[in-house]
Amino acid sequence: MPIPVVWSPETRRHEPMREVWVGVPTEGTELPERVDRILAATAGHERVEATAHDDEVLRRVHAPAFVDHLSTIHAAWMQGPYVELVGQDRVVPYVFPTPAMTQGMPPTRAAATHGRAGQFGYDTMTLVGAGTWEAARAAVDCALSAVDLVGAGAAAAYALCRPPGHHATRDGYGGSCYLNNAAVAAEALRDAGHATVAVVDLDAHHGNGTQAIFWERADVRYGSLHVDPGAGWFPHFFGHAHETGAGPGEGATRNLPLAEGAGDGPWLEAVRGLTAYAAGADALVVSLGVDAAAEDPESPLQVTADGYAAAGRLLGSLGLPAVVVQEGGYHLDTIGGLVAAYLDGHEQGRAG
Ligand code: SP5
Ligand code: ZN
Repeated sequence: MPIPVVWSPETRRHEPMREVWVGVPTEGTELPERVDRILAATAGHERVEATAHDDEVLRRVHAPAFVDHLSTIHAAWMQGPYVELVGQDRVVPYVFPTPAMTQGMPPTRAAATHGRAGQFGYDTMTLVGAGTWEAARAAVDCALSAVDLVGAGAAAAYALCRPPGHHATRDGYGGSCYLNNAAVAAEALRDAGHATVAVVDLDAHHGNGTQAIFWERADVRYGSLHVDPGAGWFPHFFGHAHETGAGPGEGATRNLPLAEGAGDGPWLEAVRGLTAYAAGADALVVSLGVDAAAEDPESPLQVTADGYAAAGRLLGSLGLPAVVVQEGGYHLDTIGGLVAAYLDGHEQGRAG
């Protein structure tokens, strides 16, 4: 049985338009068409439309103040003079109350919307438009509906989440991510009675948001392979091998950074390492970014579709109840095939 695909038409509503990178507006690459390309390539799979879930799990994974901000900030922005003044209909931060500014002082809530814009966002690439909240919230419903399918007896379910989520932290958004779909799935699997959950992150970039959310927890392990931030890659500050968790979560985080240009050989060696790391957990979440592929414009890794299929076989062979969550992957002509390759591999690996 092919792995069911959980999706929502609402996930098309986020239109990033631009990413402001080093001060320059560049074309956004996290496009609504990604959803349709993945749907087309997985046409042989049962398709399940996500159902609405309440905010209970979401507001445990993310700070309620952040969720309130994200759900209201675009409407506030449209009340401001930004469209009239500068023609800007996306929420774009320009000042960030990081420790460089606050220096330990408690900041007072910014009165201006353009001031508040920087409070819960940590980069200038991740803009909030008219449908961003609706799409991000629908992606969370995809993840939660996939957990429901597994709870109802499916061996695995794939959540076609868009926008992606693994860069979103408890308190903020960035890296094209708004709400952390994989973290929500992991938390919901814990609620469903799985004592330990392993999150294995195959996206080309380190999932700093997921790592941060579970940093001090032993019940949700986080393992990631990604292009080495030490070689200059996003998210720059996190994803190094020396980051292993803290407190009760010490040792529960594992990072396997890869050199620029790494292909199937070293990538699959790292997937083997993460498979061993996830063994013994009671459930699995796979953060399936397909931007490690050779064709992808956002990463220098050189993985093939055969590599993704082999990764699926390795992780599927664990035989764990699994929720596969879509993360990045930006080359429209190949992302669907890469996702299908992973899902087919996962199913084969599970069937032995
Ligand atoms: C989920 C995910 O894969 N997020 C990727 C975030 C990394 N983005 C870094 C962007 C660096 C500059 N990109 C320039 C291309 C302009 N579109
Ligand atoms: Zn990525």
